[in-house]
Amino acid sequence: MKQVGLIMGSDSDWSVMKGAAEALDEFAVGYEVGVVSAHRTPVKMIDYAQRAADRGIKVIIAGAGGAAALPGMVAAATPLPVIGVPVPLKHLDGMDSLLSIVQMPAGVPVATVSIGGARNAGLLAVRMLAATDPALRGRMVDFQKALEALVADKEATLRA
Ligand code: RP5
Repeated sequence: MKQVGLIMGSDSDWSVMKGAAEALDEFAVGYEVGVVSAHRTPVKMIDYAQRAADRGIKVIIAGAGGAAALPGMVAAATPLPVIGVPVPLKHLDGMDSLLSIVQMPAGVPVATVSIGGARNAGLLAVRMLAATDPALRGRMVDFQKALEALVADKEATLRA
């Protein structure tokens, strides 16, 4: 079952956005991947956003770079939670992408992660789904314990 819609403005975003896919894979959460551009394929974008919920998608992760309109425009046309990933391009270090995504008008939220933070977008989608899925929540708790253990291991190597 595909619960997450993972979309990006261009196939060139995949090198960043695959971080979200990898996180979803780690938790065995089903997802679909698509290239949907706010500026190059605006009709496809609106159609995708309007139909996603009825197709069973529960969370949308949208990544884009530069004048990154995709996450906000998708959020405007769907009732689903949208997580925005600012993709860094060659110029401006991704600040253009970040500011294009994060500064949404009241009433149209996008949960924006850090520049290039696709892995956290995937993990946030898992947490959203886990709110109503006890088994998935259990896997997230295990993941958090593993993170904690990793820090302890690394700290021990400092003292060794
Ligand atoms: C944005 O333009 C895309 O999300 C991508 O980050 C950027 C460049 O796209 P390409 O010219 O590489 O296709 O809309």
